[in-house]
Amino acid sequence: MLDGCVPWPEDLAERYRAEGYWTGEPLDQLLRNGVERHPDRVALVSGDGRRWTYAELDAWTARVAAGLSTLLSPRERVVVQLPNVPEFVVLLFALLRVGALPVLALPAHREAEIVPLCELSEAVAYFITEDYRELSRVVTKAVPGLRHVIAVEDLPTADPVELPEPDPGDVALFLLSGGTTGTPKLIPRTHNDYLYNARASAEVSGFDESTVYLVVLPASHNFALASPGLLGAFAAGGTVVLAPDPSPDTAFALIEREKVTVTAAVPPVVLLWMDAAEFADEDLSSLELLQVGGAKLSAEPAGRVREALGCGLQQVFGMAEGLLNFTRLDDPEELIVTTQGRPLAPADEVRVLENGELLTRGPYTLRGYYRAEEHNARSFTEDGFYRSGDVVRQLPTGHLIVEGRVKDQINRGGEKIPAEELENHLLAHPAVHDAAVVGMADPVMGERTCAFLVVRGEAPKLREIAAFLRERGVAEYKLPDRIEVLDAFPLTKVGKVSKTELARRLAGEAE
Ligand code: OOB
Repeated sequence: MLDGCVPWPEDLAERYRAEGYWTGEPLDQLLRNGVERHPDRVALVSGDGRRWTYAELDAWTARVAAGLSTLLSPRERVVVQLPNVPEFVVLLFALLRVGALPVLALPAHREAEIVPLCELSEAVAYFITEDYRELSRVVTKAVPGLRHVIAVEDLPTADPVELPEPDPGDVALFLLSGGTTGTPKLIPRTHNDYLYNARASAEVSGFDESTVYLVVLPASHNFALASPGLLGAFAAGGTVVLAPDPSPDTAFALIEREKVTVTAAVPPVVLLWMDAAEFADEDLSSLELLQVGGAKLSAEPAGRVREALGCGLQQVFGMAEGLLNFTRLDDPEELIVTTQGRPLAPADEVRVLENGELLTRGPYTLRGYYRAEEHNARSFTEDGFYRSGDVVRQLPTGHLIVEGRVKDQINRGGEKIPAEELENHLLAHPAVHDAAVVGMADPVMGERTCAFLVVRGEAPKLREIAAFLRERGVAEYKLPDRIEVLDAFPLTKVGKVSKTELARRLAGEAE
């Protein structure tokens, strides 16, 4: 495996191969299979209605791979920050063929996220759309190692060339961790593990050749990418439709136009869709299944999905680090509505500690973050279990109910905010003496962000804090929804800021 990554120990690797989890194929194989089996079926549809068959997508990918192969070498890292455009799909497959390793940033990220990512990965290229030109100028100024900034409106192409096959045991791409610390964490996903991730997810979600999957979440997020997401849809021989945004207007129009059968969304989007469907004129009858995850969907709205949208529900409790839990399509309604599913693979090992903390290890769960030795020592047990930071209860059926978390992170409608990272940004404000960021319950978002501050002199207004953070290049979704100024923070017995007490104050106020 690439330097800076932690490989699986040989005995487990042997088991995962012997039991068929790791097939020894490159991730790109799922596109190649599609081309062989059904070249003329539609593989990809853009929001504006352009479409590509499997053969056309493959041919386009081959030309881009050839074009990129003169600029990039195998194992070099590149940061990819793209909205849901067809070029994202082509670029991803092309990079896999070249062997360059994409680091998948989110479209919402800004300078404060992209610069550290480039530095940590020593990225040599940054792929954007023209809309991101200005951001890219700031990034290139800060990161001298970036050799290329490439807008996908003019991806380099050339006549197809033979390219060496990657080692399937090695890294295929890097996903971003939701994070809990002040610096980003990169998750290496191998060809073997991610191919299993996509194929097995597709199977458990009932994907087949008639599947029309609508990508509404950012395509670079693990849920929309491979759980089962667009890669799962390709693996099953289905069609992928790209939505530029998750609004009901956009999504419903695409569901009707393309006769979408399945899509995946975070809870706030599901709530919005259920409200909008009441008054919508679009025909949503093609929709068979709505997958919901990223944050907990409560039982009450979960129980209304079938009636409101006329489709089945599948809860997905996943993480970019690996482990995926799905309710099964034939589970009793009660389990589908009240649980977040059970592990995907028979080889997924789940350990629930006394406090409910979920630990896991398995054929598609990382063994260590990239270049993060110190952090890895804390995030994994001696025997390689990943400490998810989630607090769960496991039913005798194996289904998990997510009850909370022990990690210092805010889950704002599925978007993850590492508390320490935001606190560090707040501490840079001249009027902020101390900062503690806590989630507050919210009926739509699940949680919103409250920043408790101890200040010097006059307390800054929320508006000023937001402007200050934007100026620093912090992504919009990380900005606090509220600030509360205190004279001093409540402390734990060992003298640390008691976030439990801060959260209790917010909860008390809500009652
Ligand atoms: C998905 O991945 P990430 O990496 O953005 O976030 C993972 C974390 C989990 O550790 C958990 O805290 C939370 O998001 N989470 C859920 C959940 N799904 C994710 N919490 C409660 N209920 C759920 N259904 O969010 C992700 C990756 C692949 C598939 C689905 C979600």
